[in-house]
Amino acid sequence: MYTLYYGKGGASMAIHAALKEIGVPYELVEVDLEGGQQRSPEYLRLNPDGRVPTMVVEGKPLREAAGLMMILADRHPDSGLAPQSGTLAHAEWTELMMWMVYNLAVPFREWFYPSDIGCSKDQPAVMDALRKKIETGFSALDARLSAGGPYLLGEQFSGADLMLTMYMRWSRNMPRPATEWPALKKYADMMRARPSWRHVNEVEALTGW
Ligand SMILES: N[C@@H](CCC(=O)N[C@@H](CS)C(=O)NCC(=O)O)C(=O)O
Repeated sequence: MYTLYYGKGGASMAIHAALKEIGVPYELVEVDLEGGQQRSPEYLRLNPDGRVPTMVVEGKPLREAAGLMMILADRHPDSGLAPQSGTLAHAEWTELMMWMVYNLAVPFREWFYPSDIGCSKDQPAVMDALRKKIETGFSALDARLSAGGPYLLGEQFSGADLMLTMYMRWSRNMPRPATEWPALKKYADMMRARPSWRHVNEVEALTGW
């Protein structure tokens, strides 16, 4: 049994959807991010960064969304979250997961929390640079999907698609949302219809995407 500590629409979303894809039993615990529950002493004991997600695996609290996706893929090799371990396709998946961490997850974190890098949202040069980095990431993935979709790995769905769908959702109120790239728009429409994604939206009571 896994326990997922999640915040509505947060970096826990892809992991929530992955648990649903796998079909294992899991417990959900909501962390009230707006109320600051992530900084409570109890939560900091589970996740010293004070962020979501945290997933408790066999009693061990683990963090970092991309890492958790890799852990779930490894523990559930038949789930379809990753190609078979040891294959070239799996190597490509690992590369893609890490590429998205550095090119999307990190600038997104800084876009939403510029204080992490000692800045504020009132610094247009900083915010423009972060936005540009995110948009460059989306452009590269739009080109990748145009060249060979419908999923990031071509014909094969994987947990990387849940990660990208989550990152894309975060851009919905940005100056250029991910859905403004044609291949990403088509991809978003496909992924938003996926039962696991719809389930997460329902359970987390999300609106707007
Ligand atoms: N690198 C972490 C980042 C997680 C993260 O930034 N989570 C946000 C929600 S999307 C959070 O917990 N924010 C609350 C805070 O930082 O106070 C991951 O990918 O898991």
